[in-house]
Amino acid sequence: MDHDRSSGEGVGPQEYTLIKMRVQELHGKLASLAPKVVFLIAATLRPETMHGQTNCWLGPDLNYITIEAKNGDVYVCTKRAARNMAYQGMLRVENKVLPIVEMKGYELMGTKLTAPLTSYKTIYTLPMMTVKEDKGTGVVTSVPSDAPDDFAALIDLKNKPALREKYGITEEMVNVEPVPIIDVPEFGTLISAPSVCQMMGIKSQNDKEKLVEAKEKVYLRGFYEGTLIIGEFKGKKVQEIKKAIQEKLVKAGEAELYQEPEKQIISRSGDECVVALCDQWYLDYGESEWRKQVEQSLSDLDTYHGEVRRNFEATIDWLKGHTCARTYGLGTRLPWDEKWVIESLSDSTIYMAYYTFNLRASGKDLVPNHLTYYLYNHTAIWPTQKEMWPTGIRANGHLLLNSEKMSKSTGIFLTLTDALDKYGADGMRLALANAGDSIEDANFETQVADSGVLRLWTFVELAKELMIEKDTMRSGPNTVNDKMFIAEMNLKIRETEEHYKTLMFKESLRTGFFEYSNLFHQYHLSLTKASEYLAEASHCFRLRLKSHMTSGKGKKGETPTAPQPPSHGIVWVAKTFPKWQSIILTTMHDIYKKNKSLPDNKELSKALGSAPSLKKYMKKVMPFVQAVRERMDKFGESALKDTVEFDECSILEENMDYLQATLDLEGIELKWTEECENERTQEEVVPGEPYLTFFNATCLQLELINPQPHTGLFQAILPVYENDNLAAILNRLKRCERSVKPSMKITFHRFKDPVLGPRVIPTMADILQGTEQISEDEFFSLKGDSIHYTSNGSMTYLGTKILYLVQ
Ligand code: A2H
Repeated sequence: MDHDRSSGEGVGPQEYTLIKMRVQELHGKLASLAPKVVFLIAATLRPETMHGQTNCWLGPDLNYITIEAKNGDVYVCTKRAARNMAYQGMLRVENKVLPIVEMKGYELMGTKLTAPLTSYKTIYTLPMMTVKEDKGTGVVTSVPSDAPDDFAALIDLKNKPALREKYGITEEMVNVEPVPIIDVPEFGTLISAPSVCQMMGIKSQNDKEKLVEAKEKVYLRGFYEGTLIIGEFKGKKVQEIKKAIQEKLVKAGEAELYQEPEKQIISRSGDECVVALCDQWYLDYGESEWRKQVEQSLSDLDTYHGEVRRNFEATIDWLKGHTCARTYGLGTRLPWDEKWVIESLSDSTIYMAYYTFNLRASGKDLVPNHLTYYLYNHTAIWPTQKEMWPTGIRANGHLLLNSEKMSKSTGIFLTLTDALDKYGADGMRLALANAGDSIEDANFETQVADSGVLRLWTFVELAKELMIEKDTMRSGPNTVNDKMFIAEMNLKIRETEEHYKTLMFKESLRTGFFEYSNLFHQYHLSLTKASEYLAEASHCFRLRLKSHMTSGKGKKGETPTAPQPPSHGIVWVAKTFPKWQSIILTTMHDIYKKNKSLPDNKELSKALGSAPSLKKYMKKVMPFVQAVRERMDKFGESALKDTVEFDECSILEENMDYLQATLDLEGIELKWTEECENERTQEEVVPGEPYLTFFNATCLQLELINPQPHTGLFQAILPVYENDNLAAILNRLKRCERSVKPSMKITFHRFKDPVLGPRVIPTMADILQGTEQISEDEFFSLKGDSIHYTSNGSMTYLGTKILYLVQ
């Protein structure tokens, strides 16, 4: 039963035909067996080739035993094969191996044998180095015409007298030739194995790699395309008569059928398993109608993983009648034969029909057995009620602990309770989710659980801090950064939801926790950088303004003139550093990264002097290096980067009101340095350090009158600039008319008749008589010495006065 195995789950039985080769004379160790009839029994997969036997192979260093067969004859084979036979009713004593004589292969060399079907009256036992102790009986029949291994081993013995001598083999014993027995169209009149070996230059059994290739060529063709050209079945296709020849040999007492595990199977008790012939109850899996239903059930089922579906399909393909009962262990008693209990993989397969949400999560090793039985049994119990059939199977790999297989015997294991005590439920869940989603083995890493606990703790602390600071945080419209952060968070939330739906927990953890928190940290960092940038830029701008305002003073011999305060400014932003500066920065950064600090200017000058593209700028190089050094004192390593990590323009734009107010300017334009005609500005303004220039724009005066009684507001005369809108006018009004408070709602009104309108004497009953409200999307323009406004695309004369009302 699969679940009683510690290795070799899913391994099935392999059937061989055992060819009985009678020992003609009993010598040496075999002498004591007389008068018994003794056979060497060779295990073959190709009984149809027995006409071509030329000799028999034994492994010279393998251990062989003799054992009494059911009919009293004696068989020579390995002990392992005898054990399998003992459980298949082939030996006189059942379920036990009682060797009569034991010997090494070399002690049996040169034994004369009589083998069935071959034209050689006597064949000899000869040594072959590649005979395995753990396959078949350790006795191999040699058919050099159709088996490259046999041909190669035979020519070795023919060509190497020393080898023959070592094992007491005479020339006469190897004086045999391959017998043509099967016709393969592709090889024409040639015999397959010898001709392929010759073609490929195989000279000995040691040419292992070439032999593998030769075997592939010979076996497939021989079996699928070959026709027998000898014996009773002459002219028949090999495929068709294989079974018939086997049956004939068995019937004649010249062969027996024998089975052994395809590969080694070790039981949980540590024993090597055998194939045993027992009475059994079978479940008729594979029966065509039943199988159709199972295929239907599989196609309706969500397997979450293509590979799991493919594993199911493969299993359904090969699964036939399965033994389902045993006489010991836990299980339900078989109702009609109570000495049997149903073994665990076949039992307990339908209770999942009662799952409230029907997902079966299970180990991937159960796909080829239990989970396939599960599909079969559901469709058998509820053939017409599809709603009772399984809806989802999620198979997972085995859980490794720090990349090693968990096992109590090696001490590499962690119990649930221990894990909970150590990492808490959350730390453990985090490490489990991180262990892996696919059906590959998952890996629980204690280090991830450890650091997970810390991560979660920091996360909670951060959340608490943010909650405390919540009320002091900025509010108002979202910046570009805010919008990006929100969009990215939403994306991660959607991705995470998808991963949860498909039970991909590692992916959920990635998008929902790691990447999500990274987004937050990045957002935080850009926020910090941006506010530092803004503070530094406005500081520089104020200094610029101050020096602009004092620039007219103090010139020798001239009377100081107080310069007029500028109305407007242009902020110049550099997209990139000029090429030569960028080269210097990259070189300095590389040096810095290597040494973790900057060497003195002498060294730097040496390093930079060698760059050919800097030759033209030699005079400017060191002053720039010095300036970078100074910026490094302020900004650290980021002063060495030749780009900035945030969008300068959007930060400046978002804070335009603040900049205008702090510099007392009517307007600020943002421009790239590339557009600047001044070469110095182009050269000296660098990314991250914008530069401000001033100018006085042309303006006309507009009179703003407040006609409301008792407001304490009268009239103000304000400049109007090209392209001003109401917001600009309002700002200006607030600055010069202190009684207009920021909280007040202000509306502006123009005279429908701009010439006569202001001259009509206002009445208290209708202070807005003859006016209309100016809307927010209108803007003003200057035409000669008069102010116009543009509304719906058409420009109209505004006049020199407008009204404003406060609420
Ligand atoms: B066959 P599989 Cl003509 N060690 O028989 C090495 N090889 C062994 C063995 C052992 N202990 N026991 C059996 N074998 C060989 C004939 C034959 C075979 C022909 C063509 C192909 C062929 C003549 N030799 O096998 O690993 C036996 O050689 C091709 C597969 O169980 C046996 O059948 O598949 C075959 O290997 C069984 O190999």
